[in-house]
Amino acid sequence: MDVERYHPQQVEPKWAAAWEEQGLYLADESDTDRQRYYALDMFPYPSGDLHMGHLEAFSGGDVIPRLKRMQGYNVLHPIGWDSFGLPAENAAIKRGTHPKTWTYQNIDTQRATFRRLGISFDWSRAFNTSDPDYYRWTQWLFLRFWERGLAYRKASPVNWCPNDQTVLANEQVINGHCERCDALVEKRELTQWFLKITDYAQRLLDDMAGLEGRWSDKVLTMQRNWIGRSTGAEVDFTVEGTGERVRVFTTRPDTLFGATFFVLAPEHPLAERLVAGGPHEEAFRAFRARVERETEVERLAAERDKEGVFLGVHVINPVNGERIPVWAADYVLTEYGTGAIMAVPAHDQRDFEFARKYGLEVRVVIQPAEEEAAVPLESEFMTEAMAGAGRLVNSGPYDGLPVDEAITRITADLEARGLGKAAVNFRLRDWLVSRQRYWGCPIPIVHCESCGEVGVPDDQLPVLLPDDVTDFKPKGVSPLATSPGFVSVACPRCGGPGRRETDTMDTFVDSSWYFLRYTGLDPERPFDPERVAAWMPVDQYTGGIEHAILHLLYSRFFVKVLHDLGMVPFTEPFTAMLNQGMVVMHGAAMSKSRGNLVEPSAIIDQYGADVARLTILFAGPFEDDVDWADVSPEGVARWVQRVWRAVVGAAGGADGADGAETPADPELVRLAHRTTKGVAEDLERFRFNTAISKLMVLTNGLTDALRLGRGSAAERRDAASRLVLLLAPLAPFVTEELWRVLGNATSVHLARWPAYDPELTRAERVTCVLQVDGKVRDRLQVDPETGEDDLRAAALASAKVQTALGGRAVARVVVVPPKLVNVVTAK
Ligand code: ANZ
Ligand code: ZN
Repeated sequence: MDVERYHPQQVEPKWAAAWEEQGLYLADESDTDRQRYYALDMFPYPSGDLHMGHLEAFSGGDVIPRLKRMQGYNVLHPIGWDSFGLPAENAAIKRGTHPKTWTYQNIDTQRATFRRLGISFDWSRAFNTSDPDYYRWTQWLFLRFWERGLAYRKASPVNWCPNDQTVLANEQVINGHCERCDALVEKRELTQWFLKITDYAQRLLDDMAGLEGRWSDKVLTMQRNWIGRSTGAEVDFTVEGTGERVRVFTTRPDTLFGATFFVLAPEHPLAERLVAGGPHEEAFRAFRARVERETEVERLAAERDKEGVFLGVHVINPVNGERIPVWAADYVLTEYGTGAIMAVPAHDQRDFEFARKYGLEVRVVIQPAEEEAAVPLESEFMTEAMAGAGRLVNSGPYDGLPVDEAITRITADLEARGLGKAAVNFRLRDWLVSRQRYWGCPIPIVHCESCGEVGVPDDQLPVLLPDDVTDFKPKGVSPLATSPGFVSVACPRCGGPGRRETDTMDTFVDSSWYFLRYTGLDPERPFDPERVAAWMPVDQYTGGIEHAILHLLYSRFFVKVLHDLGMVPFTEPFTAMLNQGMVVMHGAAMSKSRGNLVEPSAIIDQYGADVARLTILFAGPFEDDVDWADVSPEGVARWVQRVWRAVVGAAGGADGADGAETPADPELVRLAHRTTKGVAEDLERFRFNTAISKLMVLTNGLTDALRLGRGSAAERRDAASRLVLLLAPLAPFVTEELWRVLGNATSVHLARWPAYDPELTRAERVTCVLQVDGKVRDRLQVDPETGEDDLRAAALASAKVQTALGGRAVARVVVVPPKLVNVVTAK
């Protein structure tokens, strides 16, 4: 052994192999005594080798299961790959290889890097979502959704990426651009598959109450906004002349008397019918064609000029029988509410801008409370809508009512007349899951001319991806359609000629249930319900904030459906969620094209895995972004060498250099216990960086004791053991080696997490002087943190102070925490 130097490049591969051989990190299915703990990391997409984001996520994600294992839990910490997806096809097109080849090569590379990093995975459960053994069950689950009407097909305007030539879910459109390639997204009318997540909107919202405090507020808020629940009313207007009813959704039924016009989305079927044959038909058609080319984001942008056309007809307002003109306008969307609105320009900003532009009436029906406005609102002088609260005016029988009361009353009165009712509206849309791409899970449906849509029978699953596709270029239809052997098939129901569905599923379907399969690779089922019940829900999930909406919402939805199918006993998959920040370089995202890419493999080559892990975790709070430009693997590497020398020194055993007995060092003992307490608390709260700081302090304390000949051999050895045990979840290799140096025969990672003596962790006491009228009467030993009120009370409770007071009245008490209390008597 090299006493002076630790050699990670020799030690790390040795232990990585030994751990695997011993099955050190396998979850124990037979053990029913120990409490179970499921620690899950978001599984990686195999786009190449692991990147710095992975290093951070998995280093942090590995601390938790290692800590829990040492605390005595039976831990499940699995890994797999989210291995379907577009980049594999794009790489295949570029390099002329098969997507499968590229994908599985990358998986091998990442697996090797994970092993070098020594992440405590249970490798026996690893799988890839592109394995037929996995996607068979994705298809099986899809069929269960389909049978319940939760998977369906409909023609709809979809987000189309002209570059990737595929449909995108709303969640994959970022400010009107494709999430992957940044191309401007277009709208196209296509027949697509959807999963009916909207059926679960309310439950997805309600169940968030149980996640409060265990998921970040930021993620919960993002989900809440994405689901976007609004309450209000649906109100029916009547088309003048035809008597046809047309429904609007409004959050403000109290403003019905202020509706001065009516707006249909240009795509609303009624718009087409109302305008047909009239003088406005041509203008309307030209307008609609223009609008259809715009994205939803453009149409909703607050600052943009709103545009519309009059349709030449009127509708009747149900509250007052007034006739108001009907327009079509771009700011009303077909996909939201009913696709029709009553426009109240005095109280809705979009309507206000539209009314001013086209010279439509603005009528005030809510007056703000007097203390809010100096003069009553008058429409001619308004420069913007008044969206706030107040009391109703110009509203017939409802005049004088406050807004909230008016909403209730007007809604109830409409309902009694059958012209409206209270309604809830969600922003959440159904999840578009079909993709016209090759490298995904085939949708297990056969189209038959006589039977329609027929599900592939369970015993014929998986519907395998055909191997004879050679052209992966996107053309708007799935490349699967080019495989004749794939497409034509006998209808499973009638035996007649059928055509296989050629779309594949969004990869977010694959990742919506993978955490269930980790509980056991069941050959007969997607998962074993008993094992799922034993391990799940996941105790701690770790992953990037970029999945705050998509993956986390979809997984929650899947689990709720599976719960309703009687397959899982819980309704939320992830009890607690931890999101790491991003790793950037000089403030910018790392990327090959920017030339600022640092790769974990290179850091491991140079410094070893422990230093790679410690460096990224020491860089700052786990949830904050890390700027790699600000961190120093060298500094961390030097510390690891100091840890090595200190522990080896303490293990040396003899008291003092000359073998003579060294004096006890209560300060070293206290430091060791204080560190034990502090690191445990930090790790439980994912404060990896401050835990590392505390361990550095302990290293210094131990080094000083050795250098200055302080502390008995036993004290030093105990401090060294604690240092090794506490560091083990963060730096598994050097601690394993040192644990053996300390004379242990079994792995440090199976050792018990150290306890501490609370007495020894207590902070130093300080003396607080108690005076009466400036004369010292008593002294107390107090915690330096003691507050003013406690000190005042303690001083007045002192017998010596009371004696000195001798019954005189106290005028005031001057407290200077924690050192002084002066009781001043009335003169
Ligand atoms: C009349 C009104 C008066 C409205 C008022 C607001 C204020 P949220 O909160 O987002 O749910 N709206 C309804 N459907 C729409 C659509 N398809 N496209 C564009 N706008 C639509 O917004 C609901 C409000 O947005 C509804 O309430 C409606 O305008 C508008 F003082 O009705 B309101
Ligand atoms: Zn048939």
